[in-house]
Amino acid sequence: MSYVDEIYAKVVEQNPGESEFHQAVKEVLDSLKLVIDANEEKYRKAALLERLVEPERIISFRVPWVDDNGQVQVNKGYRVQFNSAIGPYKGGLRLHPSVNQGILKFLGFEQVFKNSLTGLPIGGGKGGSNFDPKGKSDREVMAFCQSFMTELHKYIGADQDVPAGDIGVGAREIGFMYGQYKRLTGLYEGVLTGKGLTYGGSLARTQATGYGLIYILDEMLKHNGKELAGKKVVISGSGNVAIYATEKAQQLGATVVALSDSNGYVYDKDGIKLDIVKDIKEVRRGRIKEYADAVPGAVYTEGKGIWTIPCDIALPCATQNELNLEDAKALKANGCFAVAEGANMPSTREATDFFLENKMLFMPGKAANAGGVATSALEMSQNSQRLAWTFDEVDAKLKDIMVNIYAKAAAAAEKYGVPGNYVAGANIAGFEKVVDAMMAQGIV
Ligand code: NDP
Ligand code: 2IT
Repeated sequence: MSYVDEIYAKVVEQNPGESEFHQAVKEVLDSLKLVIDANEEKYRKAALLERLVEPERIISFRVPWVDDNGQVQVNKGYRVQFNSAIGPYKGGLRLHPSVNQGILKFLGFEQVFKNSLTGLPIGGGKGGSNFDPKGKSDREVMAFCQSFMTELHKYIGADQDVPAGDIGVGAREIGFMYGQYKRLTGLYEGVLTGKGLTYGGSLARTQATGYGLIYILDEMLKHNGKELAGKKVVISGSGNVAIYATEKAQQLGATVVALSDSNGYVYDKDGIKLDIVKDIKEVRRGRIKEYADAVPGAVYTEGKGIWTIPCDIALPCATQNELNLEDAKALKANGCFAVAEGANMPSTREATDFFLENKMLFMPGKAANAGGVATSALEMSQNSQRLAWTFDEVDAKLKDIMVNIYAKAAAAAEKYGVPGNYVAGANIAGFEKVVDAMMAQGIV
């Protein structure tokens, strides 16, 4: 058995029930076969892959808090500190009822390669809780965040581990957590990113993941003789990533015709009016259904099915495994030629293979959504320097980073004989820097 297959079998055996983690590891290892086979003896001796797939540390803890009825609630809290070879652990916190250790391990594993691709000095981590922020009052969210940070603060720090937002964690939650960290430690430091602008946040961090997605999409299209202007785009989700992907796509002349949430999707053939979406989602924390009530001609459909809407470009920006083989086939049949992942692992393995086999342009999440964490790293730089850059400065750096990520993924794919396969390219390019640092640092 090859070293890669052997390690994958061990991962499945030793991490039972963690299907998303198995899926993420398999995708990366399959891509790395060529690189690993060429260096098998050296890597085996150093147990390199065994170390790469095992988190350095997982912290798991109880999060008790009191709800508005005076009832005590208990959630599970986690931080997966996956790999610190190239910098302090860096990655978001997810608050969603589906959160479990396996999902956070998949996200932490992906984060290691994504962060490496940015070219910035950040290791990989992820954390979160099965707390559901939906329907909770601001006071309940604060009580949860304070309790969560009361435990987490022991394990993080500006040069140690720097969490940020992800699903269910935005400016409100980061604010509550930052306040509690400062209160417990007495430190005013860049321990979290995605902070508010009055207390160390970076301009353009809110927009960064969505804008970055469109910058790399645009780059991929240009290098393949296409352009974004005039194209019809379908975007899933209607959270942070989906909203700012819509904004930048519209600025570059595309028409975004659909958005969704976990209840259903809206279709607006004339193009989504983003100010209405922002009011529903960012201000009122409402449901995407309300868009159809507010905009004449827009249609709301309950349930899944957003990928059956005809489009040129599809951008899954909600959650893992939201786009399966059937969806991929429907997209192609309706004329879609490009897919870029704003979410982490939104396409199933079968869907990804279908896109590649059918020569559709496909940019995987760890490259396509890296603009968020890259801008988080820029926030860390500003915090260390005690400076704040302008929106245009940060945005220009973000764009440069995304263009570079495209170039790295394309070059690695070319070098290993799979031109245009940005999945293999991104995995190999992300791997190379991490592995070099791990080999140099000895057995740790
Ligand atoms: P938000 O919480 O702002 O929005 C999430 C969106 O996805 C909502 O519309 C939500 O709908 C929908 N969604 C979440 N879970 C599910 C589910 N199980 N089924 C269907 N729809 C779902 O999160 P973000 O926009 O920040 O994150 C979206 C994706 O992007 C995630 O995969 C995240 O990991 C990834 N990402 C985020 C980055 C960031 O900087 N924020 C950076 C890189 C990647 P509902 O409101 O109904 O739950
Ligand atoms: O998945 C991701 O890259 C994020 N949620 C952003 C992480 C970060 O540290 O900004």
